[in-house]
Order: sequence, then structure tokens, then C-alpha cells
Amino acid sequence: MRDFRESVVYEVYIRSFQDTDGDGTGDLQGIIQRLDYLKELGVDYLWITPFYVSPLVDNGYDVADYRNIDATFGTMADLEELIKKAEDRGIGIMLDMVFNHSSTEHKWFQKALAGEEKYRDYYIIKENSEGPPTNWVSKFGGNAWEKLPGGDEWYLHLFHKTQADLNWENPELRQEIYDIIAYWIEKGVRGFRFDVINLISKPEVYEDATTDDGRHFYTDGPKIHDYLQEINQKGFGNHRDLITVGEMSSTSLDNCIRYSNPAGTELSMTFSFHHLKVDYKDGNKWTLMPYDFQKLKELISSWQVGMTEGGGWNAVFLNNHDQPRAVSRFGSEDHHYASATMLATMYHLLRGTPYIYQGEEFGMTNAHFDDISQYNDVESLNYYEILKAEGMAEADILKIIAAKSRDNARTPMQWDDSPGRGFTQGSPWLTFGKKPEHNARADMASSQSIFRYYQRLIDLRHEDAVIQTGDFKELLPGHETLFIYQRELAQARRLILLNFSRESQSIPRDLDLEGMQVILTNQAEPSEGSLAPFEARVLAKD
Ligand code: TEU
Repeated sequence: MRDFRESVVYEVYIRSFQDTDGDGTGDLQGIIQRLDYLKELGVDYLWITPFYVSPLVDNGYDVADYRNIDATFGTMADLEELIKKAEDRGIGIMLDMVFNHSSTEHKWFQKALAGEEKYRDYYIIKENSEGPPTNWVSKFGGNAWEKLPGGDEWYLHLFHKTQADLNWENPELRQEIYDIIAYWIEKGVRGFRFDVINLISKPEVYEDATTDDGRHFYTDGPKIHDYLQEINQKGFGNHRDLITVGEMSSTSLDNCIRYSNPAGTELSMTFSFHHLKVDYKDGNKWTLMPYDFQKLKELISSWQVGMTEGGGWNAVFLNNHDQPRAVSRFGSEDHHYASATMLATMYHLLRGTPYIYQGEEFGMTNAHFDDISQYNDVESLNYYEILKAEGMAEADILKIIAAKSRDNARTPMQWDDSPGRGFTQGSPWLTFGKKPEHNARADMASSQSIFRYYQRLIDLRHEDAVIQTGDFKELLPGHETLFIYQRELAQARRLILLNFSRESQSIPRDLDLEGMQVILTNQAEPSEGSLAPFEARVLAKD
């Protein structure tokens, strides 16, 4: 396998990728069926979202058994077949590990409920007769504590109430987790994505928050680096070629440098999300606001520079299964090809490992749902109730949810425009998006194929040392509509020009274009002095 610094990862949201048994839910056999497509795209690793036994309240991020596969998604034999067939095509499988919490249906929690001391200590349970032990707010809305049946005891759940936080202070629990990691390595997987892993270290004292929703107590918590070093040593550290990425919620640059330090004592790289909060009014996701372009550029640039200086490594991305579709959010559905390819160019040529989310390679858009019954996501449904209780009008709530819901990313893959979208023969678990015209078949047959453009971006990552490791520098940072940056390695230079606006823009005269050749553009005929709406142009000089 390629080094992670020269690789591209593709995220498969299994429930929505490819159904093969007609139950309306994607499955492991579906991924096998599409391996040739993924190989043609050129990706190196597949990160597959959780398929373990689960009540699927949070679509698999509520794990009830870490070692077995939910029958909805297939069998262990299917997974083994997938690992082998992916490997035959030079693709490594990465599993998603959810260790901040387990489902309340997990046998550990069930035994805790039954009063077994050993398992009660696997969770965070506090007594308080006056109500929830602290005022912390769950990431999905509401108080983060749920009462255990009978008595005055509460368990912590930073996410849904069926996702009980695990007690990492307990060495026996930690050992269970290392054994689970070893078990999957044994099966031949090549890497791991660790879900909200920077939330596992909770504070010693539990007290009310006065400045935020409680997150500063447990985000990048007191023992987080000790735990990650231990996961590394006892979990996967003996397998140096494994690729590991931590999902870091509300993290800091300094911590991400340490998480992804080049000595490899913790993880290969980190996901951070600050650049995806630029359309949150006062930090609140459930609001409507045009995204702040200057802030987007500042955040991307400062993380690029900071991680380079500190020796850290970013996972770079605009889409995942929790985010609205970037083409609808930062681009324009009316300039579909140009904006989808421009956004892809923006993040693929940064310093870091690019992560493609299923469907973005042919420009899938937001769902455009207009009725609450079309949604499935627990977070969206919770906030629907919360905003309703605050007195907001139904139409306004629906507008916010349509822009912000995680279901925007989760509508089934549109392989073609047939009634089942090439995704299922049955009826899909989640309503299809409203734009069937954006499907893989049509895109690949078009002279303006986003998929073909992604192939070229992936080739650049594989072949161009400047893109792999060159330094990053933003040029003309305050520009109102253009994002311009360069990558540099010794004498070699790549210049990336991106027009984020719907109007053509003149190319600033103060840029040094001397001796530079265009190596990539999303325009049929790029014009010399200006950039077309949503144009991306890449120039090179060696
Ligand atoms: O997400 C973590 C997380 O906090 C967010 O992405 C969350 O969806 C968002 O902040 C809400 O506004 C991870 C998984 O990616 C997500 O799918 C899970 O629901 C969550 O952890 C719990 O396991």
C-alpha cells in the first residue's frame, strides 16, 4: 500500500451505498459489487462506516457488539471476501471504531443495568437526587444525562441517550478495546478511523459549565494523549503500516499536532471541523447564514501552516456523512460541474490526505426534503422538536433543517436515474434526493465528467511530490472572491487559483506566473486574464 501521505481515502456510508438483497439498505456485498468502480476512480483506502451489530438508532454509531456484523449489512464471510477482493485491487479497508460510547443495548450496559459492579464501572454513572449531575448539553440536543431506572443514578451520554459514554478510566474497559482492535487487525484490515476519539478523557470532577455546553471539560481532555499512546502501543502500534485517523471534535491545532506527530506515537492524522462551521451563526449550527468565505480561507490556511510547522498531518475534506453536501453549501447547483470540481481542487491539492465522501465524485447535492417525515437522522429530529418547543414556525424550521441536516449526505447513492437509482430493487431506507440527474452513469458519459476530473486530482496526489509534501502558502489572503494558494518543494511550484464566485474575476496582476504551465483546469477554454465562475486552474513550474 502507498504511504498515507500519498494516498486518497474514500468514505463509504454503508447504509446508503449499494443494496444487493432488496431490503432497501446498503450492504457489504454491495461494496464488493462496486470495487471496480472505486478502482477506476483510483482511491487507495475505503473507510467504511460502522456495520457492527446495532439497533441503528444513530445508523451504526451505536454499537451493540463490536465483534460481529449486523445481519442488515451481511456476514463475516462477506467482510472477509470484501477485504480480499479490495486487496486484489490494491485497496485497503479501514474500519470505523466507536469507542467513546456504546449502545445501551450492548451486553456491557445491560449487565450494568442488572447491577453487575464490574460493568457499571465501564460507564459513567453518577448519583444525584436533585436532577442531572451537571448541566452539560448533548451534541444531539437536551441534557447529556439520562436517569437509570429506579433510584437517583444517571449515566452520561454526550450523543443520543442510547449511546452511553464509556469510562476510559477503567483499565479493564481499555483492555477490552485493545482486544477488539487486535481482533479486526487479524481479519486483515489496513486502517482505522476512530470516532470522536478526543472526547474519551473525562475530567476528574464533574461540575456545571458556565461558559459553554460543557465541552471544555472533556474535549482534548486531561489524559487524552496518554490514552491515544496506549491505544497505539497496545492496539495497533506493532503494525506500522496501518493508517489511522482520529475524528477530533472541537479540537485545537496544538492538540492535533500532538495527535498526528511524525514519531507516530499516536495517530497518522486528524480530522478537524473548524472550517465547516463557517455557516454557523454565533457558533450555532441550527441557524441560517451564508458561509463566511474569508473565515473559510483563514481557517484552512492557518491549519495548513500550523500543522506543517508543528509536524502534524491533516485529513483534508469538505464532505462526510455528517455534513451537508459541499456543492450545495459552498458551490452552486446552477454551476454544478464547475463548482463541484473547483471545490474538489481546493481541498485535494492541500497538504494532507484527501477524503472523498461517496457521491461527491459525481456531484451529489443536498436532499431538498420539504417534510419532516422524510428525515431519519436523530440529530435533525431532536432539533426539530427543540426549535418547535422554542416557538419557531414549521416552515422556518424546515428551511434550517434542509440546509443543515446530516441526511443531506445520507440519501442513497445515485448510480443511475432509474426508480431505484441503481441503489436498490426495493424501497430505500431513506428517501432519495430530489436531483436524480446527478448520477454516476450520466456523469461518466458526459464530456464534463466530475468523476474524470477526480481521477486527475487523485493522479496528482499519487505522482506529484510537490502536492504530496510541498509547503503551503496562501497568496493575496484578503481577496474577496478568489482563494489562491501555492505549494512549493525546493525549486518546484504549483499555483492553485480558485474562483468561489458566480462571476468571472480578473486574475490579479501581482501574481508571479512567469514560466508557469496550466496542468489542470475545469474550463474548456480558460481565458488568459480572467477566471470563469467557479473556475479552478492549476499552474506548475518545476
Ligand atoms: O460525529 C461526531 C460529531 O460530533 C458530529 O459530526 C456531529 O454529527 C455533529 O457535530 C452534530 O452537529 C461522529 C459520527 O461521525 C457521527 O455520525 C455520530 O453520530 C457521532 O460521532 C456519534 O457517534
